[in-house]
Amino acid sequence: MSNPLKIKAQRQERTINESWKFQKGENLHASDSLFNDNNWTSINIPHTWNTDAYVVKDYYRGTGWYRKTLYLSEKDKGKMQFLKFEAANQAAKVFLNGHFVGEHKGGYTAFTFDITPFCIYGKRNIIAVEVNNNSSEVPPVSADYTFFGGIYRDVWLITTPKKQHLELLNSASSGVFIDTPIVSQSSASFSVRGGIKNDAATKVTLKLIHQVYNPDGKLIQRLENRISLTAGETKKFKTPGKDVVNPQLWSPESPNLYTIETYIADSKNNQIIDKVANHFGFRWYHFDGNKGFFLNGKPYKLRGICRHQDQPPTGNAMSDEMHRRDMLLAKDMGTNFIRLAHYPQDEAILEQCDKLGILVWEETPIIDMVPDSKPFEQVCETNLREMIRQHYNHPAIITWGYMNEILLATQRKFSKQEQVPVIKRTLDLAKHLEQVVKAEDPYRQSTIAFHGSDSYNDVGLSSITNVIGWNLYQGWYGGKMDGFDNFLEKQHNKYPDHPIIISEYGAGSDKRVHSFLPQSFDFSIEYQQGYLEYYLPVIEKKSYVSGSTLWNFIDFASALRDESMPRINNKGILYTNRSPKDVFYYYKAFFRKDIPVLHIATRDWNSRAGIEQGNDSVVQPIKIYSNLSQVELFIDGRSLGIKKTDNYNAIWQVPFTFGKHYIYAKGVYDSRIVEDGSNVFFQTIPEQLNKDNLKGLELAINVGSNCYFTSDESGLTWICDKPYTPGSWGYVGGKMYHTNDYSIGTQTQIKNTFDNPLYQTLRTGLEGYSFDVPEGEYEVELLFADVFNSGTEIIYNIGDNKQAQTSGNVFDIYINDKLAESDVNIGAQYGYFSSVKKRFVVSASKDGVYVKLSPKMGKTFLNGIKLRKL
Ligand code: L9D
Ligand code: CA
Repeated sequence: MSNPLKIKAQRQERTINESWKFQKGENLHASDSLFNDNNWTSINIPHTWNTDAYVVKDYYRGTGWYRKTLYLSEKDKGKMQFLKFEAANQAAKVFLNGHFVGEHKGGYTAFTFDITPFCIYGKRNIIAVEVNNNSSEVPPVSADYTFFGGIYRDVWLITTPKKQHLELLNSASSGVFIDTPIVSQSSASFSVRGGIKNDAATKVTLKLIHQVYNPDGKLIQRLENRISLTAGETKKFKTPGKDVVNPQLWSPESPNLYTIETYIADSKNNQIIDKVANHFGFRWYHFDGNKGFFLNGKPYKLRGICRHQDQPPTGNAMSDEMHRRDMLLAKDMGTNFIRLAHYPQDEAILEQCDKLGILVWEETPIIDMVPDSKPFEQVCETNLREMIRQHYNHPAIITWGYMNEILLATQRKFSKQEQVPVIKRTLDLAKHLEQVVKAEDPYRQSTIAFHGSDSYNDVGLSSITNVIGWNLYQGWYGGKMDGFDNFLEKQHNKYPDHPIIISEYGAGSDKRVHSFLPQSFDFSIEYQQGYLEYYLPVIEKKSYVSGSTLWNFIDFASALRDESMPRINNKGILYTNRSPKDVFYYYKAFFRKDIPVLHIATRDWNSRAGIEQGNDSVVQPIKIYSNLSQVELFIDGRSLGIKKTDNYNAIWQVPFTFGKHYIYAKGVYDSRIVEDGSNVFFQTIPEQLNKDNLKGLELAINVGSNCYFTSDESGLTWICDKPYTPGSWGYVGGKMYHTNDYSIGTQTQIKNTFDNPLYQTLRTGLEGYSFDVPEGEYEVELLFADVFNSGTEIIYNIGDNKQAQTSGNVFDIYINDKLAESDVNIGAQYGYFSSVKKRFVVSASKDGVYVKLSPKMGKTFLNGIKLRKL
């Protein structure tokens, strides 16, 4: 094509992540260029100061200072210099050579400053950044995740060779926006919008050129304009493209990306002054309240996940390759949709979604409640505009969200009357933000995620937004699982035209906990599996449900949470290190049709234990997840028969003997053999104890629980509790403890142990624990944690907590009628919610071992017990 551009000077973009100095705390002098930071810590960016949040609840929320030396060569004189921060949580002030450069509020969007006026050439420049993560003006005010502080995404130095450049200060966007207003199979319209800035003191005339490339990299259009700018002027442009005939559409199956290179060039000699490249895509879509989601004219079930951005030990300071790895895992699972909950995420994520074909819901973190603060509302609006402008060109994005469960804390904190003004300002803000979304982006949809309460309809929030997200937890935070269907049916009948996405559903699980009587809040792997296996088919069956985003793809950091794994919300289907939980393969089997999926779901439980039933073997179920219609299972080479899969799984009752076993599964896909194999170690526990089988046995019992608990540290399995029967062992009297009718035990962290689920579950009011064992010497260990006083029960998302009101529990411990310890008051003597282990050596007569707890005040309780023959 005519007028070839001459490349000479080019914009330079480079990261400046290395060799920063960091120090926690306020500092009045750190912005001075002469300040001595020799004794500060050397760090690289991405960085967070909050790895403490994986350990303690009250992680550091305050100020942190960063400093860096930047050398600018004499040759750079006359160029323009910009600093771009991809994100700093939650607010940042930037200084250069002692001068205040600018300030940004909001922890998840990028910001760019022009530092040219403060630069010195041929010398060292000092960048100083003050960051804090305790701002009350920055959303969210509260949320179920850790607010890691720091400069946790890349920092860039952008240098433009001349004083004219594509706009760099438009909300840290690329300065170029591509609209695709009308797209069909046969034709697609587009136009390119943006701004050019002339930072020179004289007027100029420039050429503005857009080169459009198709997904094969072929140049298909060249659009050229002449633009004159006065000194200091920013000129906006909008260049219509020529319609593209038979566009290569973007979809999850074929994520075709077009590219537009936007140049400004000297109008006389054609030399390029600045250039920006943007990918974009052609697709069209809509949500239908009755029929769900459609992409490029075809119905699509949105099969998705929600994703948080953290991984121990790096916290939110994740590298680009860690982000990309997460998206590869999501794609591998068959995901076609992701909700970037609860905030804008790394550019690497969006880029990956474009390339892999994963549709996106992105949102701003306005969560739990809208505080009474104008500055807060202003930051909400700014962050929303930033998110949309920064990510505008990504074809993957289909909806912009701006609130999550915004009435939750509102309703919990305030009386009905106090709620009135809060609801009013929430509605006003929602209406305003909705307008902002439409003004910034008339082509995409808007969304708000609600928690499972009709009040969102009643107060009018549901009529503000285009698509409703429901975060539903029936069968987890109370209720029964089928409450999920009922809730949806009711909503759809009442508001048949309102498009619905299930924006969250999920249950927690902990690899150490297993149960054949799973229940909510026991954190067993089995309850989570059953839960997700129930929810997903309901979602798939209801055609009016556009799709869903599981809560959550990963086990993520939530410092305020206790539960079985303190500081972690364990509703993930991947562990924090991204190894999959077995149930990941349920999703993969469900979503993938193009490849065979066969997975023996015992990786989460490959060191098992169980009580012998009659003979010396134990029958336990083994499940496989598969998209094959039938599968054969083997143990140690012996077939256990072929089973048809139902809901992408099949279960065999497998007889285990003591020791190591090889489980093997086989099926056929497309006349090819598909197989999987896994080792299982099995510890058989005799039901009747005698001289021989007691040898080497540690009979460890998770008192007050139906769950098996395997300690990560020792590998010992504490088997589930049972009532005493003659000839065997078990508890005598009492009842299993629970704080409410849908959970067991307590959810509060137990101090001085890693074995929370063992100590959090207990039996109260019991008379004792009995073992029918032969005469001899034994070691008996009693596990206690007093959960009845002074500690506060913190259970997220479930309203008022019941706490037992007692003035202490005091009891005597007798073993075989001998007083072993009197006036035991676990809470008072060792602290409440603290683990206590008492070990006794006892001689058993022919009557075995009987531990008696004799109450003096309050009630008896026991959290665990272990017996070992000496
Ligand atoms: C919510 C649930 C989630 C929480 C989410 C929130 C949970 N309460 O993490 O942030 O949106 O796991 O309890 O719906
Ligand atoms: Ca227990």
